[in-house]
Amino acid sequence: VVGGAPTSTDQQPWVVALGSRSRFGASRSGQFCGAVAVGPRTVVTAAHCFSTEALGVSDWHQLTDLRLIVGRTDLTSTSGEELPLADVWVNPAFDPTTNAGDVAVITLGHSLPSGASIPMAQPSDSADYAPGTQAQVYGWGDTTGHGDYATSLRTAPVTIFSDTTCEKAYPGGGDGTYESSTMLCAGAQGGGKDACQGDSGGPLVVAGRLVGLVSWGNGCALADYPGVYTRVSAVASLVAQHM
Ligand code: 4AZ
Repeated sequence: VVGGAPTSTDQQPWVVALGSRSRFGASRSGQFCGAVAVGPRTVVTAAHCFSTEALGVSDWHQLTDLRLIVGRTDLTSTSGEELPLADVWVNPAFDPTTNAGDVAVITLGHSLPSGASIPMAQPSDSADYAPGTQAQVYGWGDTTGHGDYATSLRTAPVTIFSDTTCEKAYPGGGDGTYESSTMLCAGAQGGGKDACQGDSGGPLVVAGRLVGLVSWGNGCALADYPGVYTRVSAVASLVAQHM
């Protein structure tokens, strides 16, 4: 998260880290993506977190040390728990070229503590994610756009932009294509606040509801390039089918 401030998993217990020590090293618990608890045994993240490009292996099953890290604000500490992944469903409709449908559902073998999940926004909650709404993004990702990963959880306020603004930023071609039916975009006027590499799969939250999953964007916190998120209301029923 660029332009953010420290926060903690005590306050936001549904913010979870996805890590692999064998692949990404032990110093930050092997964290490489964010994720969000949406039910006692269900965690959502981005489909692209399980891609060959992200993992460096052709199949996530090769990483038997994949863990969900819950209750660990500071990734260099041993607080909280590291939970194995009982099952992963990667959206088969995810399109790595456009990033449409960037969602995966992780099932845990054991239940998380009660109260550790956040409800997903539904299509009927559209007022919650209307343009101009202030949202919060959370993650342990890059804090500058230059590879300065956070060790401790951070959050930044971002404004949800209109589909017109998002489409103007990403009309298609080199920088990606914004698709209003399955994505939303958010940022700050003039840039400076955004999700960044390593935040992927993590939450964008409005009024106690999960409205977005960090997905893609051109760079980080640039004035003319907002962050793009998977529109949770558009994939909520798909996720529910895999809970
Ligand atoms: C990434 O590479 C990434 N500024 C995530 C979010 C954004 C850009 C890149 C949005 O995972």
